[in-house]
Amino acid sequence: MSDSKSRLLLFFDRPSEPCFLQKGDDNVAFEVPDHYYPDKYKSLTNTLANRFGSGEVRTIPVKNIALPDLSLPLQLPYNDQFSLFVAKHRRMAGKLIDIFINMRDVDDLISLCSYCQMRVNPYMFNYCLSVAILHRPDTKGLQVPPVVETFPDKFMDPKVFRKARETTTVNASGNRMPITIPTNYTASNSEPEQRVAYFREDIGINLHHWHWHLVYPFEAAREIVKKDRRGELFYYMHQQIIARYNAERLCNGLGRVTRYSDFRAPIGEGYFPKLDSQVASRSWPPRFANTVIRDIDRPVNEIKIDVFQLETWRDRFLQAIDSNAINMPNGRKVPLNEETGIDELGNLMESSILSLNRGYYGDLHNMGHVFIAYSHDPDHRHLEEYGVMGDSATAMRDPVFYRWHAYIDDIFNLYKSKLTPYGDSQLDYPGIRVSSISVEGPAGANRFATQWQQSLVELSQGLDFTPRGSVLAKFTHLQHEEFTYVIEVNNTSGQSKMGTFRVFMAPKTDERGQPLAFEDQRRLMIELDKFTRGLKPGNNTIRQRSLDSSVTIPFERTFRNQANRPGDPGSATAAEFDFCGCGWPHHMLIPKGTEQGYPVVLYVMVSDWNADKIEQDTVGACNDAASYCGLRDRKYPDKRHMGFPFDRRSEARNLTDFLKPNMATRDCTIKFTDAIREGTQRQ
Ligand code: CUO
Repeated sequence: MSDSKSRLLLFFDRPSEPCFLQKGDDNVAFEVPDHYYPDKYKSLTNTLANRFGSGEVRTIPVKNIALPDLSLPLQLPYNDQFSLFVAKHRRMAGKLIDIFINMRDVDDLISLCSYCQMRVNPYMFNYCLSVAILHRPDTKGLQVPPVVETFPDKFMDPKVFRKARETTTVNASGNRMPITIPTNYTASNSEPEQRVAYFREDIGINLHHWHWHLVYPFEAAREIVKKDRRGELFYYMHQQIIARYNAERLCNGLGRVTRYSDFRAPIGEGYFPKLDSQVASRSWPPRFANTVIRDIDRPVNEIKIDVFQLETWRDRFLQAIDSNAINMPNGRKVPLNEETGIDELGNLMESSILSLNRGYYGDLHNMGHVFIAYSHDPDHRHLEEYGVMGDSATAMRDPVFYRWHAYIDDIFNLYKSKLTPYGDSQLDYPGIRVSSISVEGPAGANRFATQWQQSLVELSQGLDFTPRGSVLAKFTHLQHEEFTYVIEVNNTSGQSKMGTFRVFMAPKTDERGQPLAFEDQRRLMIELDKFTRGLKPGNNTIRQRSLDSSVTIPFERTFRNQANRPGDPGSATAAEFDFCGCGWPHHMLIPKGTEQGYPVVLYVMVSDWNADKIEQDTVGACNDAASYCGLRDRKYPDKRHMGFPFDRRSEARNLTDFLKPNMATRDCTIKFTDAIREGTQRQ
C-alpha cells in the first residue's frame, strides 16, 4: 500500500487524542507545522518534541499548505455530539466533505487532516474523512476501519471500557483476554420490549445502518448523493428493517410495531441507552416512558421548530401522494410516474439534496428523528445533548426508531397501494414451472435452527488514554445454522433460459394466531436472497447456500479488519470491497424463532432475467449485499421495483391465491435453542 495513502488511516486511531501523539501500532506520530498546533497545545510543543525524541516513535513530517476556510465546520464544539439528522451539522459536514474531496492530492489531504484532527469535532471529522476516502478516486482502495473500532462507545455498555482500562493496565503487552459484554443490560424483563433487545442492540445491525447512511449520505456534493435509485433504496432498506423487526416481535409474543403517527400523543416506550459518549464525556440521555415531543428551540444547535411544522410537512407529503404529483417551487407539478415515483418520494421523505422541493416538503423523516432525540430537553435548559435517535450509529437501539419508521413505511405504502397490481405479464414466466422449494441443513428438512453465539470484536483503536495493546470484547448475538435452498424448476420452453430467483420468508399467522391475509403478509416478507441461474430445457435442481445471500455480508466483513482486503489499493476490486462493508449482518439473516418451532412460509419466484437485467459491466468480486445496499458506482442490479413482487397490493386474498406456476412456497419452522456457543474469532 502506498505509504502516504495508508497514513490517512492513522487518523482513525484514537480519535480524540491529538495526531502529534503516537498513532497506529507502528509507533508513528505526525510532525505538524508549528502554526497548526491549537493554542491549547502550543505551550507543550517543545515538551512534546522532546518526549518523542528518543527514537521510539517515527515521525511523519506533514506538508505546510495554505489552509482552506474551515470556519463552518469549526462551529461545532469539539466535545459536542454530531448528528446527521441536524440540518446545521449536515451543512457543516457537507462543507468539510467537499473540502476533503477537493484537496489536490493525498499529501495535502493528510496535511489538512492533521490540522483538522486537533480542532474539528471527532465524530464529524471521522464521518467526513470516511465519506471522502470512499469517494476520492485516489483513496478508493483504502479501507476505513469499522466505526465500532473507532467509536466503540456507540455500540456497547461502558462497563466494557472500564474493564478494558483495567485489563490493559494490568497487562500492557498484547493481552488477549477478552472482556465480555453483558447481554440484556439495558432493561429488565418487566419491560416487554426487552424481548427484542437482542435485535435492536445487535452491534452488526447498528453497524449496517450506520454504514448504509455513510454510503448514501443525504447532504454532500451532488455527484456523491446522486446514486442510482437512492430514494427508493431508502424506502426499501428501511421497509425491510421493519419487516424483520416485526418477525422478531411475533416470534417473541409481541404484536407488530405500532406506528408513531400522532405527534401529540405520548410515546409509551421509554429507552435508557446506558451508553457513554467518549467524546462528550457523559452518558447518552434517556427518554422516559410517555414522553411527548415538544417544540424545539435550541439556539446552540440552530434548531427552532414547532411540532406543527412536522405535521404540515406530513400533510403536504400525503397531498403529493393523493394528487400523484410533486409541487415544484415554480408552481409546476411533477407527476409521480410508476417508474420513478417511489424514488422521488424517497428523496422527498428522507430528505436529501435531491428532494425536488425541499422548501415546501421540508425534512420530515430527519426531523422526526430530531424531535424524538431532543424530546427530553427541547429547549436546552438542562444542557443535554440528543438521545440515541439522533445518530445513525445508535438509532436502531431504541424501540421508538421502529415506531417512527413503521409510520414512514405506512406513508410509502399509501403510494404503493395506488399502483395497479402486478398482472400475469409481470408475475408469470411462461415456460418456467417451479415445482418446489425446500431447505436442507443440520436442523433437518425445512427447518431453520437458531441459537446464541459469542464472538469477538477488536476495540483498541477507539480506546483513548490506555496503554496500547489488543483489546478484545466478547459479545453475544443470534446465529443460525447454515442451510441450502433446493429448488426444482422445469423449463418447458424447449430452450435455455435465465431466471432471477427471488426468495422471501414471512410469518404465517398474526399476533392472535390467525392466518395472515395477503395484504398483511406481503408487508412482512423478508428478502432472504436473490440470484440468477441458467435453466436448461427440462428439469433443473437449483441449490443455493444461505451463506451466499444477496442481502447479507459475512460476519468478518461486518467487523472487518483492514488487513484482510483483496486487491491492490486503488484497484477496482479493493474499491468494491470497501463499498460492500454495507450489508445486513449474516448472523441476523433468520429471525430467532421459538423453542417450539416458529412457523414461517418460504417463498420463491423465478422471473425472466431478460426483463430484470441491467446492462452494465460485470460486477467485481464483491457483489454480495446488493439487495439492501446496491452496487458501488453502478446501477441497482435489478430493473424491477425493490421488493418485487410484494411491493404492491394484489387482488389475491392469501399467498396461495397469489401463486403462479413460476412460484412455490414451503411451510417451515424456525427452532430456537436457548444455549450459547463459541463463535467466530475475528482475525
Ligand atoms: Cu436510517 Cu431513519 O433513516 O434512520
